[in-house]
Order: sequence, then structure tokens, then C-alpha cells
Amino acid sequence: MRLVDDRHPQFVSLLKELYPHTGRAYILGVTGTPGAGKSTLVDQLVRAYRGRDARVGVIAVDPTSPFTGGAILGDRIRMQRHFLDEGVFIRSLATRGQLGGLSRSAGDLVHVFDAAGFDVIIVETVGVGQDELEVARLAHTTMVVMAPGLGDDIQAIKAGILEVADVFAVNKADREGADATVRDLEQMISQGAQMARAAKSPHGHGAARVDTPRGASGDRWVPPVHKTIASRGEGIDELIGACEGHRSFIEEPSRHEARRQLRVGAELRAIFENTLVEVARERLRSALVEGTSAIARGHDDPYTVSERLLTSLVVPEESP
Ligand SMILES: Nc1nc2c(ncn2[C@@H]2O[C@H](COP(=O)(O)OP(=O)(O)OP(=O)(O)O)[C@@H](O)[C@H]2O)c(=O)[nH]1
Ligand SMILES: [Mg+2]
Repeated sequence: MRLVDDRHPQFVSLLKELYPHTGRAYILGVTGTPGAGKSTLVDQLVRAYRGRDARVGVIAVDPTSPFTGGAILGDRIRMQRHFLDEGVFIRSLATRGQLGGLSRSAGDLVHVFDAAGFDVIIVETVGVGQDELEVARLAHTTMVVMAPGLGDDIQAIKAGILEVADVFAVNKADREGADATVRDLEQMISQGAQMARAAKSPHGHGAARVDTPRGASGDRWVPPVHKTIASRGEGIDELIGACEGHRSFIEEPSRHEARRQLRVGAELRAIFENTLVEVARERLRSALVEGTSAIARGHDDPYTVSERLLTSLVVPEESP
């Protein structure tokens, strides 16, 4: 894992060797608003899965933002009761700001865990910006953790979140406002489900149902909402039940192949785009410098230079 983290010269050949041994693990992405209790909840999920004899790997994606700079230490302390347990391995990862950073590095680490025989791999990431969407492409199940009293936040994040969430946890249910948050979420989910149905069926508009079923609903999965109190370990079994329900749903033979295609395709794109940019930057290093000064001196424009760079990449000058 350290070699992969450090992008050691041999890390790609290591990953190639590991890849045939992957594909067994269940990958659970955990995202959501900062401070909602994700790490505390992950700690409880680890405990619950250990109770079921599963080996659990955790990847904690640490934002490098100065506001949450203490997150690594905090996560370690919170999870330290698992330190002596050989069935648990916790790895922190700091990749913010890199191109394809999360899906690339976390995806690589997931493969290492998977090949090492871990049954469940939990990837925790803060639900801000692009990471929550990237983690969804990586995971079999994406859990979105919210806390009460964030009503406005729900509105703000719902666009991206609703599409990626498979299971919602309203944590800190010991706090005031938990039921209101659950209601807001349920309403949003119902509206989303109705819109999806309406889009599919020409007669869909008439039947406005608020009691949209949760979980598997025909061909669709409607995300269930569960209240938890992670700090006291309450609601964890129900939450895992919802995750396992989603896992069975996507593992049904009729969906399995399509889901796998999506995930594998997203991973290939991320790896390829990353490699492409690395190769291009390396090969075009001096041409980039020359192009920059030509534009700065007013002798050229960035569009023309960009086209020329692309041409020289596709047809290298040294080739016959
Ligand atoms: N009252 C209450 N507090 C909780 C609960 N779960 C977690 N906390 C507390 O909330 C704070 C934040 O918890 P974390 O688990 O670090 O939250 P997080 O979402 O991982 O935070 P970041 O990773 O920094 O975004 C900690 O002080 C926890 O002890 C809960 O169910 N109820
Ligand atoms: Mg955390």
C-alpha cells in the first residue's frame, strides 16, 4: 500500500499482478457533510461487520484542507480499538486536488485490500465537491451520512447526492431535528422517484404517491433512510441491513453485468486520462514552455498552440 501511495516506480506492475485476484470484496462508500459523524459511524460498521466474521479494510480519504487538518489523528483515535484486530486494516489517504485523485488512488488501494482477501472495504470521504461523486463510481453501495439541522444543506447538495446515494443515514438522531431531516430527505427521494417514473411512463404524471416504497422498487432502487446514533452504536444493524439489501439488488444476475461495466469503464477512464496527461506533460514539456512564451509575447494564441501540441503528441516529431 505504501508503494502504491508513493507512486513507486513499480507500483503499476504490482497492481497488474494483483488485479486477477480482485473482484470478491464488497465496497461500501461513505460520504456526507463534514462532521456528520462519518468516521464514528464507520467505526461502528467495522465493529458490526467484525461481529459477522468479515475482514474489513478502511480507506479514510483525508481532505488536505486546513480546516479539517486534524481529521487523520481524529480518525485514528476513534478507530484505535481495532488496532490489535488482525481482521481490520485502516489506511489514510490524502489526494485532494490531483487530477482523478480519489478514484485513482483509492481505487488502487481498494484493489490491494481486495486481493489481500478483505471481505468488506469501506471508503470514507467528505461529501464536498467532486469526491463524493467519484467515490460512488468506485463503490458497490454509496452511503450518504447527514446530521439534523442542515436543512439548507440538503437543498444545496441534493442535486449531486440524490443521484449517487443508495442508502441515507441521518446520524446524531439524539439531536433535535432528526425527524425533520428524515422527512425532508424522504420527500426529496419520493419526488425523485416519481419524476423517474413519470419520465418512463407516458401516464406517469397523474399518480402522485408520497409513500414511495423504499429499497428495491421494480427495476429501480429507492434509497432507504435510517436514523443512527453512531456515538452510542444505535441503528447500526438496520443500516447494515439496508446496505446488504442494496448489495443483493445489484448482484441480481440481470443487473450485475451492467453495473460492473459501469464501474470498470469509469475506472479505465480515470486511469487512462491520468496516464495520458502524465505522458503528454512529460513529452511536451519544452513545447509547453515555448508555446507559453510565444503566447505571452503576442506571437501566437492558446488555441493554435494547443492544436499544435496535440498534433505533435499524436505524430511525434522524431517518428519517420
Ligand atoms: N451527539 C452525537 N454526536 C455524534 C454522533 N456521532 C458522532 N458524533 C460526534 O460528532 C463529531 C464528529 O464526528 P466524526 O465521526 O469525526 O464526523 P465525520 O463526519 O467523520 O467528520 P469529518 O471526517 O471531519 O467530516 C465527533 O465529536 C463525534 O463524537 C451521534 O450520533 N450523536
Ligand atoms: Mg471523518
